[in-house]
Amino acid sequence: MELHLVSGFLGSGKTTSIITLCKHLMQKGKKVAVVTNDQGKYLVDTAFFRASDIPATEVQSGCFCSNYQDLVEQLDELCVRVGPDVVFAESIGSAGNLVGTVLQPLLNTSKYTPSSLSAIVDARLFLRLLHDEPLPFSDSVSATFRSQLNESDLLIINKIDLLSSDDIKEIKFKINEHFPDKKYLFQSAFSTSDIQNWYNNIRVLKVSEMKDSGLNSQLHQRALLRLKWMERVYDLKSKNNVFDEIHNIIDTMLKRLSGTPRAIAHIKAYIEYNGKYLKIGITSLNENDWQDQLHDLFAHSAKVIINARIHSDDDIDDLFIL
Ligand SMILES: Nc1nc2c(ncn2[C@@H]2O[C@H](COP(=O)(O)OP(=O)(O)OP(=O)(O)O)[C@@H](O)[C@H]2O)c(=O)[nH]1
Ligand SMILES: [Mg+2]
Repeated sequence: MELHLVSGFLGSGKTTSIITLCKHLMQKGKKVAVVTNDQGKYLVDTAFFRASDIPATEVQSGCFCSNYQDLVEQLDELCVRVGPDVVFAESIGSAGNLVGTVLQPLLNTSKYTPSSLSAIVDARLFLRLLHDEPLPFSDSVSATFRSQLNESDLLIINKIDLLSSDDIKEIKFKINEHFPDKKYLFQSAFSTSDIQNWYNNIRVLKVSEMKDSGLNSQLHQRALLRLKWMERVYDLKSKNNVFDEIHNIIDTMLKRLSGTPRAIAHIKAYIEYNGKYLKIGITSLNENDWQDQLHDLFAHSAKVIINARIHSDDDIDDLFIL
């Protein structure tokens, strides 16, 4: 069984990339499965994988790093239930030091030998990093963002559909200065040919357990304290259009955030309605795409899961209207 670890900051495109790749592999007759990982109990990513007919188990309530045994148990469970050819383990977007806490123990002590560790990065944030421009996060969170790139074997510069060709040239020009000898690929997570290229690379990669994330653990603890988590599950019913209510819930959150020192790391929602489903994501750099996704949808009832990761010094309970 191939096991591929996929890290990368909140909202960088891990789930989207894995879904595109799983669909491609399933079409080729491969059995695939996923282990998701997030902070709470009602995980948007797990719901989205399962709705996409991809077998998924989850490590809840914190990083793989602090739940290593649970990760191994979830892999055991997938082996028995699915017997997969390929498994992707998507780490929480705030993970730090995956090499020391997950990759090395897997290599040294477990029957599951990881084949690769890819870090996925939003190309627009990556360009800012290469230009030494500030990221829209505090220093501790920015250090976590950077450390994930340091410790990966392969850097996936994602969302290039949102960059100009000059920006891509600029990244190629600057990358060696900041990440000497790092293997990297450009991709859009929606492009099957880009994603096939990622898979062709991770299949032949040899993992190295020596990469140092360079992350100071106190700094990482500070980042975790700052990245507040909130989850909600709604069973919504309406005589009119339930999407008006969903729009109102998200819009209210964003209005309550705007003008405050808080910043969005990733707000994601899974919505199931009329036998269909969709997932929306709101990151620090694109706050408005979600409205387009909800446009023209109609249903009288929907199940909605919302996971929010917000950069904030205080609690974020007040963001939700219900
Ligand atoms: N334009 C564009 N958008 C993308 C791409 N990949 C992902 N997205 C969008 O970015 C948002 C976040 O994507 P996810 O795949 O949920 O990100 P993630 O890394 O799994 O997020 P977490 O699990 O919360 O850390 C979603 O709105 C996606 O549709 C891409 O290649 N291009
Ligand atoms: Mg995800």
